[in-house]
Parts: sequence; C-alpha cells; structure tokens
Amino acid sequence: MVQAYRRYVDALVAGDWQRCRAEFEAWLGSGMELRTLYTDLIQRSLYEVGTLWESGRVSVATEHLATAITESLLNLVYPRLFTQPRRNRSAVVCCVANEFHQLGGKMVADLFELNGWRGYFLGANTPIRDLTDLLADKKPDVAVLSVTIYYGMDALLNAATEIRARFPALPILVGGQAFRWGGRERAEQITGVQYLPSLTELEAWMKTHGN
Ligand code: B12
Repeated sequence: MVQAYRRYVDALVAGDWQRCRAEFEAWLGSGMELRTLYTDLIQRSLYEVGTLWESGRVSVATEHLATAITESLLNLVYPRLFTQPRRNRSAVVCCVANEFHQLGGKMVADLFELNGWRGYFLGANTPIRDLTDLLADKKPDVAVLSVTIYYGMDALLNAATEIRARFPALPILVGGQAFRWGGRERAEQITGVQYLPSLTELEAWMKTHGN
C-alpha cells in the first residue's frame, strides 16, 4: 500500500497520466471503499503536491498538471456512483464565490451519489444569487458549501446567511480545509448550519437524514 501510494505520487509529479491511471485502477479494482480511496490516495497526494509547490520544489505548472490528471481520474469512478438504489433525496454542493478549489466539493457530491442521493455539483466560484436561484429550482434536502482558502470564509458566511434568509428550513452543511484555521463557531451561529470535518462524518450524517 505504501509503495503503491509512492508510485502514484511519483507518477503524478512526473505528469505521467498513464502510470497514474494504472495505479488508480488497481486501487479502484481492489474493492476499497470510495471514501477511503478519495482521502488516502487522492486527497493525500494533492496535499503532498501542495506542500511541494509551497516549498518551491515543484512549479505551478506541475501542480496544475497533477490537478488535471486527478480530475480526469475521478471520472473513472462514475460507473460505481450510480449503482446504489435511489433514495429520493438530493443535495446541492458548491464552492463559494472566489473559491477555485473544487475537487473536495466534487468528492462530497460523489459521495452523495454513491449513497443513493442526487448530488448536484456546481463546481468552483458560484455567485450567491445564482446559487439561491438554483436551490429554488431544484428544492434539495440540503445545501452544502465547501471552502478551502481561509480568506474565503466571509464568502461562505455570506452565502449561508443568504440561503437561510431565503430558505428558512433548509439544512446547510459546511466544510473544507479553510476550517483548519477557524470559522466553525461563526458558521454554526447561523441557524441550521452544521460543520462536518470529513467524508466519514458526512456519510454518518446521510445515514441519519434519510439514508
Ligand atoms: C490544486 C490546487 C489549486 C488549484 C485548484 C484547481 C481545482 N480544479 O480545484 C488552483 C490552481 C486553482 C489553486 C489556486 C490557489 N491556491 Co491552491 N492548492 C491546490 C492544492 C495543491 C490541491 C487542492 C485539492 O484539490 N486538494 C485535495 C482535496 C480533495 O482536498 P480538500 O479540498 O481538502 O477536500 C477534502 C476535505 O477538505 C473535504 N471537504 C471539502 N469540502 C467539504 C465540505 C463538506 C461539507 C465536507 C463534509 C467535507 C469537505 O472533502 C475532501 C475529501 O476529504 C492545495 C494543496 C492542499 N493542501 O489541498 C493548494 C492550496 C489549497 N492552495 C493554496 C493557495 C495559497 C492558492 C492560491 C491563493 C495561490 C495563488 N497565489 O494564486 C490560489 C487561490 C485561488 C482561489 N481563490 O481559490 C494553499 C492554501 C493555503 C491557505 N492557508 O489557505 C494550499 C493549501 C497550498 C499550500 N500548501 O500552500 N490551487
């Protein structure tokens, strides 16, 4: 496992899509839970790439290539996502305004699908007005906001406040790396907002909300 992870990261940093794909498919074929694959391979490897980039050991271009490879690999998971019985529940998942880190939110939406929910994923940088209009249209059972950059926390709080004003009873889940630096208390002061630290807690939440 350790060696397989190392082979994968080396291939990722080398920009070698073929080797990444081979390693990824081996993990996928091993029957490993998707949540574990997402955290132990995908998340871990991108955090490592981030550290390499931050310390100047890989370029922005290398980081971009690693991210692009990762995004393409996530599509290989699709056949697995829609095999569960549908549960007549849905979630709208998005990254707040000016938030361009979208892989975490994508994983969250995938996990909803894997558990039989409809997981609408809006991607990066979603303006609040468009988000609330979409919520009015789709009428989901929960709105989910992801934030990575800590200076995006105000945008998240604004989005949650706007959603609460327009949809008083809609549960709002929030999460993402930005919460490492704080923000949970301020977010949970808004009625009906709950912070969840991980995909594990998210699956537990689904089980108590209609799963
Ligand atoms: C790829 C990347 C980018 C790409 C993103 C492209 C894309 N398509 O997503 C681009 C090039 C856009 C980018 C830009 C920037 N980035 Co960047 N980026 C990264 C990198 C390397 C990987 C991000 C990633 O996908 N991680 C993997 C995912 C799966 O992890 P995750 O987001 O944490 O999600 C998991 C959990 O948090 C959770 N989760 C997420 N949301 C939610 C919600 C709920 C409800 C729940 C339950 C769970 C949950 O689920 C996921 C699976 O477990 C990180 C390194 C890192 N540590 O992540 C830096 C990093 C996040 N970036 C960083 C920085 C500084 C920037 C820039 C400011 C750089 C710049 N000077 O321009 C800009 C900011 C752009 C913006 N306004 O958003 C810093 C942030 C530091 C900080 N203190 O905030 C990091 C940490 C790099 C570093 N080590 O310094 N980046």
